[in-house]
Amino acid sequence: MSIYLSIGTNQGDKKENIRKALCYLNDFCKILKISRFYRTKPYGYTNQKRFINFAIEVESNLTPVEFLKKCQSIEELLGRKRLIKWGPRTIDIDILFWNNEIINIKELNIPHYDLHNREFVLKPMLDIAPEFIHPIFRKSIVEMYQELKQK
Ligand code: PH2
Ligand code: MG
Ligand code: MG
Repeated sequence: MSIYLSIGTNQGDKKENIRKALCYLNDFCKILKISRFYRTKPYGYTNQKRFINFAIEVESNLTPVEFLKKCQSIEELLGRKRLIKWGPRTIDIDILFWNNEIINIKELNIPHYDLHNREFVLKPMLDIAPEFIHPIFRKSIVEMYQELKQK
């Protein structure tokens, strides 16, 4: 399977947030790969602390929407408050890819709509899935990363 998630944290005890998030994820999916951890500058809303970002590959029998709900419940358990768009968060778990599926419904857009513009997403993905092809752009992670760096 190739389900990829991007995870970020910039509030509270970041290492502890990551440890707990992985622990909760492990309850309902199998974690196959974990990228290195990256300290990243805030993107979008820049007046906030640096993030730790990483990516994982998981296996799951849930549907994408069921999976999303579980991820949202982890975000809530870790005390995430949605106050500012792109603002500080204890944990953010985003579904980047769900195999080669293209899903556009109210609750969920897969592939993630902005992943190709985010170094903090592509760099960790280079560690675990450099050759994975974006099902809409038909470009690999390596290609998208190189294009972003050229901008
Ligand atoms: N997440 C955002 C907005 N900006 N910046 C970094 N460095 N890392 C993130 O995870 C991040 C961000 C919205 O989800
Ligand atoms: Mg996000
Ligand atoms: Mg999110």
